[in-house]
Order: sequence, then structure tokens, then C-alpha cells
Amino acid sequence: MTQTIAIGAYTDTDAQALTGELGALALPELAALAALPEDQRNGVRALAYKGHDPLGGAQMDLLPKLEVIANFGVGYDAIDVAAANARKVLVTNTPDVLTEDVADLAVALILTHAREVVPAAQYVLDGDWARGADLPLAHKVSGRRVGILGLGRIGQQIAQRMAAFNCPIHYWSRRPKDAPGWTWHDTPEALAANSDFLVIALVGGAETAGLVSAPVIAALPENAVVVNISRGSTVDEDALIAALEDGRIRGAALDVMLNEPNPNPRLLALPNVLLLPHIGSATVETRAEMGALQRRNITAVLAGQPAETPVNTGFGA
Ligand code: 8YV
Repeated sequence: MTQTIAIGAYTDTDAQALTGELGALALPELAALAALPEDQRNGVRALAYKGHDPLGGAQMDLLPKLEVIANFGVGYDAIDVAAANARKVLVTNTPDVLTEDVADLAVALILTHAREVVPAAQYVLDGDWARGADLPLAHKVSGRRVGILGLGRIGQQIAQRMAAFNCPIHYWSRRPKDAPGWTWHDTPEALAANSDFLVIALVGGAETAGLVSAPVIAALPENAVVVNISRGSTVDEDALIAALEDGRIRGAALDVMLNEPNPNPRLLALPNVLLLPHIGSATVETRAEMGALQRRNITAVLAGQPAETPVNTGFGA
């Protein structure tokens, strides 16, 4: 009887490791759980989860012997941790192993948007260069103010990278950090007013939903670019789109947005917006480390050992 269920779209390597190492039963999506026979569900102790669909008490109740939900990703906002606590289910995530990749992508978004890399590459492919057509000048990055909203592990790495571009670093977090040379602001609005690039590096979930509100967006200078590598839920997207449509700010470069993978068509129509398909951690190397950490967490809990990267505590060992 299988003790582990793996839900989500895994690479072949991860899928093989999940079945080979853990004897996992693979399901394409969360909705498929309910269709499993009851005796099979009753034997499940671990759930390897990769996805962003909400996973709440109703799904947990389908697995009465569940001990651990091991999330593939650092952000676990899709998982109802209070419901897991109530059922004494441990939740684990995959922090640290993806920090560098996500920070690298934030820098890539800043440079790609400001230097108009995508239109410039298209200009070559389209033959416009050979024809001698005009290519508008782009915008400078080095020395511009970078505002980081949320100075956690990923935010700090973004700040370090952009400091190497001689960018003054401004940040907002609930409390000032020990970050000499970087300027703390006590509100997101104050940060926005001092940011040429506003980089959102918040955790997802209810506590940060809509933190980048209409007043925060209104506080941005006219040349500002909003960069998001965290979760779409952190932004009042209607307010952002309105500011972009009106030309009130220069642009946005977003790896995450509401309603993925079906972004708001108004975003798709905007020339000053660069959209990526949520690829912050999407490198061969990092995804392999995330998968391995997810599996180690499950193996530990099934053996009665403490998990390596627990989100909630007091269960699973
Ligand atoms: C996802 C992410 O895990 O780590 C996170 O929080 O958002 C990503 O790395 C990845 O898209 C797989 O769902």
C-alpha cells in the first residue's frame, strides 16, 4: 500500500525519484484525490505537493492518516497551515536552495525591462537593424534607486546584487534590519516614493495580500518600474494596470501575477510590461535541489525523524 502521494507536474527525474525512492503514487492535480478509493486514501501518510491550487482542510480530510505535506517551493501560501495545524499535519517547504535563482531573475527583469532587451532582440530578428530602422534608446540601471519590499532571504540577495550596480538600496520590512548603508522606510508608500525600481520580494498569503495598494502605486515616481518575483496576490493589480495604462509609471516586469497562467488581458496588451511565466526557480540545478529537499523531508517524517525544513512545528517527529 502506497504511503506517499505526489501531486503536480514533476520532471521525469523527480517523478522517477518519487516513485523509486518513496513508492509514491502520482496524481496530476489535487482534484484527483477525491477519486481514489477510500482504502487507498486511508493508507496515505505523506503528500508531495507541487502546485498553486488551494490545499485546505477538505483535501486533508480525504487523507485521515496524513502526517506531512511536503511543498515543492518556498512559498506555501496555497496550503492552509491553520487547517494542517488543526489536524496535526506537518507542512514543509524548500527554502534557501532557490534564493539565488530568484534573486538572479529579479536582476534579469530589471535589466531586461530597462534596457529594452526583448524589443532590441526582435529588432534584429525582424530585419529592422539591416533596414536601418530607428531603435529607441532604453534606460539606465546603474545608480538608480532600488526599493525592495520585503527584506527576507530573497530580498537581501536582490539588494546585494543591485548594490553591486551602484544602486542606492532602499527597503521596507516590518522592522529595520541590520543592513548598514541600506535605507529603511517605515511604510510601503514611503519606500515607493524613493524607488526607481520597486522590487516586490514579500511572502505570499493573507498578511501581504494587496500590500502594494493603490496608494503605494500612486506614491511611485513617474519613471518607476514595478518588479514582482513573489506572488501576484501582493499587488492591487487593477491599480497597477490603471497606472500603466495611463502612463503614470514607466512600466512593470512581472514573473508572477494574479490568475496564473491566464494573466489579465489588459496586462498582455501593454507595451511597457514584461511578463514571464513564473520561472524564478526554474533552472535544472535548483529544481533538482528543490525536489531532493522535498523528498528528504518526506523520508524523515516517515522514519519518525524531524523534517529538515518545517513550516509549522510540533508534528511529524
Ligand atoms: C514554485 C515558487 O515552487 O518556490 C516558490 O514559492 O513559487 C516556485 O518555485 C514552482 O513554480 C513550482 O510550483
